[in-house]
Amino acid sequence: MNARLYVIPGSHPSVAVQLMLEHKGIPYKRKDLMPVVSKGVLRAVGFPGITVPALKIEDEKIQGSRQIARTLDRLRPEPPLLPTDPEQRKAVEEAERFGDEELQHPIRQLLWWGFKHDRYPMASYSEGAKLGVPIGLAVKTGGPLVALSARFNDASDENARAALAKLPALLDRVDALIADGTINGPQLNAADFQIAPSIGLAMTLDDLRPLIENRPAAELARRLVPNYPGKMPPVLPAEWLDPLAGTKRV
Ligand SMILES: N[C@@H](CCC(=O)N[C@@H](CS)C(=O)NCC(=O)O)C(=O)O
Repeated sequence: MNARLYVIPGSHPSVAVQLMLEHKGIPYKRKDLMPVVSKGVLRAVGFPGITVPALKIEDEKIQGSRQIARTLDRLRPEPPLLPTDPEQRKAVEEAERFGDEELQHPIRQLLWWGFKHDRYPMASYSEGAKLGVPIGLAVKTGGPLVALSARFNDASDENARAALAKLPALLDRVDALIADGTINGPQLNAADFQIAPSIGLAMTLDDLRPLIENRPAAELARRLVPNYPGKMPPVLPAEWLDPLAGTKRV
């Protein structure tokens, strides 16, 4: 099978699709793109949308981590990403939807808010990536690119603060999905691959890790993405973080 995956280094849905391809045993070539520049490249190679993950497989071009999961199950049914039992499938699809539509974006907004205030940690998220330019130079000259990406992701102060306030409830939901066996079971599924990278990415932020590390959600991330690249030193304002202190699990 001929597969090429377009990613932005550090992108959590891109990591999700990498995990799915590995789970299926489908070899693939990875093309690393810089944020913003990625949009033009994806259009130039014929994708209809402007976001990663974008997968060219056989003669199909698919974007969106959930759409890609379904395409992979169609092209290579075993091992399945979605269970065949209707009840289980419904639960996994709902967990996957939650991961995509509710969990991904607040974490993305917090990351871009962080880069807006200190872009030098960006280099650590590109460890091992082949961007075609030295990463140090890309980061040094990357102010306008960070500003554009932060705007594209609506990472304003107001939205980042709201994203942070939502985090404990989102983590509770992940813990509940683990407790009821929808995810982190013996057989990994599309929801595991969707959710674990978001938790893994959140844990690269020094400000967020203490809120996560003692939760079952962290065990899922450590199982699936033990070496998530990147490290963001503390950057979020104390007055945003203080109200969350009581939500830490000890
Ligand atoms: N929910 C979509 C998210 C796609 C998305 O927003 N991807 C981001 C990277 S995580 C992107 O391509 N951003 C473009 C940019 O930052 O320039 C999915 O799961 O595929």
